Amino acid sequence: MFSSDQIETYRAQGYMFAPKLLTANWLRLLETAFQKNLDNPSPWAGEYQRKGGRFFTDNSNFSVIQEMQDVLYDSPIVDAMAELMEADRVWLYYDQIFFKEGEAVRTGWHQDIPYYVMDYTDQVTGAWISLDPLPANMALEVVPRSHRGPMYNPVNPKKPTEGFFDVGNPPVPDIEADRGDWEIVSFETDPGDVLFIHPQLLHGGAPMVNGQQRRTVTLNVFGPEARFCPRPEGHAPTFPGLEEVIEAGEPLWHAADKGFFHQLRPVPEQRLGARDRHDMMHGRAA
Ligand SMILES: O=C(O)CCC(=O)C(=O)O
Repeated sequence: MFSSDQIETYRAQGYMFAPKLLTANWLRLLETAFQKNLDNPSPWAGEYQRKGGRFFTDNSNFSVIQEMQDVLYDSPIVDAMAELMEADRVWLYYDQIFFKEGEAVRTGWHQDIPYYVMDYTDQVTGAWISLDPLPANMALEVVPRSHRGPMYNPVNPKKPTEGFFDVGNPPVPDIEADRGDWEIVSFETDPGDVLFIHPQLLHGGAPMVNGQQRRTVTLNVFGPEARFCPRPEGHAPTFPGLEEVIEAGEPLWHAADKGFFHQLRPVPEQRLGARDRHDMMHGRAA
């Protein structure tokens, strides 16, 4: 799917914009998955803003949404991520949706990796998919090459100017206050276009204006080299009980046959199939 030059550029820059990767049939399934999630939020959902605009997010609903499973098992999206990670096997870390409407606020600048129970690796990546057309100034913004720079402490997703928990690193720089000092990249996005990012890349979601809606799905996966690194209370998503089945430093996929992390590639002979939310409340695996 990608040339070795494209993969090298992704590795060096920390992101890749892939226009028209998803065809209309996959987008229709993702739209259905998005709507089902919006209509049936999980206990991990968050309403970050209700006044002036709306900013809603939820995560880890793969297990209960058939259409999300169909896209992850059968569309080219996970094959593309496998290539970028140069991984022969791929597991789901989590799926997430972002719904922004009207004058929705910015998603603060952050890196994902300090929230992840994972050591730094190139065998982890995320796909950012907008189901609505967006001008570049309302899409995801990234700082090229920042995935090779320092890891910062996580920010509070609800109050991005505040720190969240301490992983022993500096706070995220105030990029908004000094935008001119930073190289910031974003893309005019049409449905079907995908932005892949390394989760240590500094990124943030631009604010929105009245009359605009943004339905975004993100898919986050890892390969065999990703290793377990416990994080302090407050990280998200959480995987309760994970530390009882694997040790720090052990490959995360070792937990895959113990109820965590669904395998996506090779596609398992026994596909998951949509479960009842009810059954997923305890010992959740995504
Ligand atoms: O879409 C957004 O506003 C933010 C996405 C994001 O931060 C992420 O996927 O980690």
